[in-house]
Amino acid sequence: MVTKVFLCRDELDEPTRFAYIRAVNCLAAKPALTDKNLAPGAVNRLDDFTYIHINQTNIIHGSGYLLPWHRMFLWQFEEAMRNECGYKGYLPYWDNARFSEDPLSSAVWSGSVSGFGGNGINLHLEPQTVVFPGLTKPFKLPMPGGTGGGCVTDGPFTNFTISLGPVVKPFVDKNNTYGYEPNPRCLSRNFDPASSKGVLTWANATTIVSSHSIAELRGTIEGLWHKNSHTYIGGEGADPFSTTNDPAFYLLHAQIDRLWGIWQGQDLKNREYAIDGNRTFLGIPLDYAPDVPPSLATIEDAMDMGLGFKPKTKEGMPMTKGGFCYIYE
Ligand SMILES: [Cu+2]
Repeated sequence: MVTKVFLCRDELDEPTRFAYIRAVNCLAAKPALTDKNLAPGAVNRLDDFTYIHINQTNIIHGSGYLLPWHRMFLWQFEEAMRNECGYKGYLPYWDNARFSEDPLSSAVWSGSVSGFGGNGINLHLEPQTVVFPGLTKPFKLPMPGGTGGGCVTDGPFTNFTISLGPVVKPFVDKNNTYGYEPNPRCLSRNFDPASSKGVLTWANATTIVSSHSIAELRGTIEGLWHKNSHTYIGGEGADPFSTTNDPAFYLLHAQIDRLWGIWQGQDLKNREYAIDGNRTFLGIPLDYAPDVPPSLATIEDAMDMGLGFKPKTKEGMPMTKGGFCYIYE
């Protein structure tokens, strides 16, 4: 089997960058496969990914499944790009550490036909606090005011229409709790430099990959990196549920997957299948899935990847077994 090498997005050649964007737009033009009764707002193949991400958010974040679920999810996304849209490359990662002090110097946010476009229009938003639906104990998440908040106005996603979400709001929206209803709107971003500067740095990346245990790694990766890389992008990308509406999501998560991979590779024997964490977000019981006990996750637990695919957690852990065969540059 050929080993795939996942490259840094800023190192891709121009034709590959363009091919990536074209494949994303191709998935956006293909009809959703998700049952309309589950998500009436799911329009296209990208929405299939957003639907299951929303549906699983309270299970796959702040839990033992964070890393394996997202590894499997990235792989499925890459497979869809390659098998359904003729993309020949692999999923690149955004090396945010290289740009922590000046994220806009990364070509990722270029407004050219091969970039992801930049910030949303500045709506001068105030910081706010939003709540997660579905938890039996309220969890409040502060959102910075940011430097944008409105529609992205340059690059290939300028006229991009998203439909599912948003989900987190200052209150639980009883009419559309999980954002499954159709809600066509533009792609918004709200860059928050304070979430990147001095935060998404080499030093913190080094702290993460130097973690001594999976428990420590989970804490550093979530606390130093995962949340802040989402909050940096802001807007749609900062909604923990419908964040996948921003195509940049996949670049951010490939970097998180890479950090995990680097950590695993230092002691594969003990780290490849190491797991830590509960079965729900911070171990809080869910109000809609009493059958998911908020006890400790195991590698034998099934993960719900959507469209009927329910692999065991351990299938999403090695980088070089069971269909996976990749390394990061
Ligand atoms: Cu996620």
